[in-house]
Amino acid sequence: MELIAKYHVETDLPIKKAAEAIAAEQSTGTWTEVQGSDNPLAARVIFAEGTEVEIGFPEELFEPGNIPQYLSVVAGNLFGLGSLKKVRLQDVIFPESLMQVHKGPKFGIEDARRILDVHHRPLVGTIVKPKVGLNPKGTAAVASAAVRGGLDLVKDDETLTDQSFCRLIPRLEAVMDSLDKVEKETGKKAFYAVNVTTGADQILERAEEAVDHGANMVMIDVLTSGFSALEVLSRNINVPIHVHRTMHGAFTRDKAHGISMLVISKLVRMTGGTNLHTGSYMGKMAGETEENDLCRDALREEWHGLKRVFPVASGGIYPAKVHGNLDGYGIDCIVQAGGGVHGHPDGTTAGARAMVQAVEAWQKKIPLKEYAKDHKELETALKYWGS
Ligand code: RUB
Ligand code: CA
Repeated sequence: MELIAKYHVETDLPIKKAAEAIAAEQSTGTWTEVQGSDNPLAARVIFAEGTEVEIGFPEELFEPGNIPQYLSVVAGNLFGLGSLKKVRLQDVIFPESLMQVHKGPKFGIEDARRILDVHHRPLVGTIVKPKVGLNPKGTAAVASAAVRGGLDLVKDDETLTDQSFCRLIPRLEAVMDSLDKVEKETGKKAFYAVNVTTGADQILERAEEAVDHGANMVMIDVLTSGFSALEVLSRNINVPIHVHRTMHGAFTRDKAHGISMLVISKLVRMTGGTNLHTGSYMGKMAGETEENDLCRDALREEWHGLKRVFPVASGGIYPAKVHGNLDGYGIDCIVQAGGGVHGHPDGTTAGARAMVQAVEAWQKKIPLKEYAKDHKELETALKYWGS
């Protein structure tokens, strides 16, 4: 069995030659002939035409379970090959032997829904804003205001970890206390994804400490921490994991060079995320609808028996952008807004209600403007940010 990697390649070389250069560099070869050219670990060119290249790597080339090593093979030195002008890793098809050692999410879509007791509708989340600067009490006030408005998930922003202005454990305790109060009063349950991102030497300990102090979800910046950090969390802690993709634009933005979001989505599902940011169909981070579709399907369709992962639409979302995203992602997604909740003229709770109302309208197939006629928070949001 082989691992198959698909690349987009731009080069002045004949495409077959370029493909052979990739296969050689990433398996047994170097720039000149060396001993043992009949090496059984040599990769082979499966397809090379136009700008499309497919390489088959023998499965023995890979150390099962070692994600960093897989990446050094399929997404390593080739990006610097002088003979290629551009190269983008578009997709990876992993052999069953490698898939068997990755257990995927401990908590998938169905588990998260069961914990919240929310079924048959998209989840609605928020990022606490301002992204940094609030103290634990201030963070808790924003979080509880959002859940009072009906939100299912509140998360830290990607740059907030355990800085001196807002220590992680006091913040977590303040937020969980405030959410408990809301639950007692209203019955509404919500996740708080506390950002446990840190170095490899500390991340598990930090996540375990968070869970010991009542965390019901943790968040990781997967591309700065590494997929193996996510995997260590998913194997060892007993709460769902929200996965932020900060830094992805460095790989994904250039459609001719880098690594696709599809590959990142597959790696996150293998290594155990519950929720993954996959981009908005109409947000602030540039429209990438085709790649959104691929990521959505990679996270949710049957794949080696792994649990299903929520795609998260986020970045520049406000009520008028909800329907476009839900048309793309469907029910099994999280639609998430930071500024689009807390920037509402009547405050966070009203902003949360407006987002929830936008989702309700989508489910009832009622145009937003019509639904806004008897939903005043939504009406205000549409007036303020546009419809
Ligand atoms: C969004 C936000 C997230 C972005 C990242 O805030 O803080 O970090 O969603 O983008 P706001 P992506 O709702 O105020 O724009 O989800 O595309 O990775
Ligand atoms: Ca952010």
